[in-house]
Amino acid sequence: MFESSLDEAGLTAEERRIALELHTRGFAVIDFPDAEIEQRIARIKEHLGAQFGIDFADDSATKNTGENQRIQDAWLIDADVRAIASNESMLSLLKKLYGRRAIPFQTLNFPVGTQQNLHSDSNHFSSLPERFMCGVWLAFEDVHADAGPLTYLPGSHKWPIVSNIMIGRKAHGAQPVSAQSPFEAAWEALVAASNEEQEVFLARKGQALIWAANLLHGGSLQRDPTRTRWSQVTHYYFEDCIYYTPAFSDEALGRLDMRSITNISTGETEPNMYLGEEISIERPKSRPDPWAWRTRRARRAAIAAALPADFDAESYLQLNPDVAAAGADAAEHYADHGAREGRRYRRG
Ligand SMILES: O=C(O)CCC(=O)C(=O)O
Ligand SMILES: [Fe+2]
Repeated sequence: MFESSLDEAGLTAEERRIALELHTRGFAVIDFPDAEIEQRIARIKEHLGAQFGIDFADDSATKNTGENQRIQDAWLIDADVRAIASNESMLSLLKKLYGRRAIPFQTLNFPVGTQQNLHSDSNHFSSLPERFMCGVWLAFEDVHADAGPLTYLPGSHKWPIVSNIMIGRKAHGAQPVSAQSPFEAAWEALVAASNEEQEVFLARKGQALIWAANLLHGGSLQRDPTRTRWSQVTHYYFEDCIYYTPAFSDEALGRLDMRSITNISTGETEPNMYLGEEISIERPKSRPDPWAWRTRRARRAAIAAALPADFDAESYLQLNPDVAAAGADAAEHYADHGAREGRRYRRG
């Protein structure tokens, strides 16, 4: 029914191209629609760059230190990351493509290639109904072939979404491992059986790639460790769905590991919805939120990124007695409010 609904969707020629490519190949490349993108990229590199312990100034220094080379949800502390994730033109394009309001709910910022194994985001971020999810990957620089470009398998978005029941694994009672690794063997087998050729995205700075929920993608090998590959990924869901993580779910038993998502563009929680009805998250006490540690880690990293190198917590509380009186944590308060409000954090 795609062809007939395409004609009814009232798309411009460019939107039609994007819809067709997403439908047939599982991804579409666009110029990111933001007149200020150059300045935003420069500011984000400056702001987040300090966090990675990488010598960006030295061309011969290794940029791949192997650890902590991503910041999840930097939108919490960086207005430009948030602006990219909330870009109105993107939101309206996605709404046209999916027929539902788009909800940006997670950002990832990378200074280098991820070298992440091929995977489907449907296994990290599933929805009911399925496939109401997409990723938008934005290049912060021209990507060199040796920098570990984004890679993907065209057409794989049409494959079945690999679930626990398909691979003979029960979520309950299983070790809460990564959301991805239980499914990797099945994806490898599907790739081996398919005729599709893996492609890499040699992006120009400011280009973005939209991928459909189930498109297999990952980071290719970084052959040159001295190269950066700055990028931002924003993950989107769409309204009126249940949002859950398949690796920790047994769908057949109605046991869904539901997610509580925050809409980056509004700051509001978006409820899990079943056909217009709000569904509350019920988690067995025996198994608390398996992602809690990740949320905490991301929050710590986000706060660290927001702090100037010479931040001094004690001075901050002395210079801002209202913060001290409220019993707030100095670093958290500065990251969330103080920086924006131009509060002083150092004497002299
Ligand atoms: O940038 C990459 O290498 C892949 C990132 C990715 O898979 C994701 O954010 O979903
Ligand atoms: Fe992904």
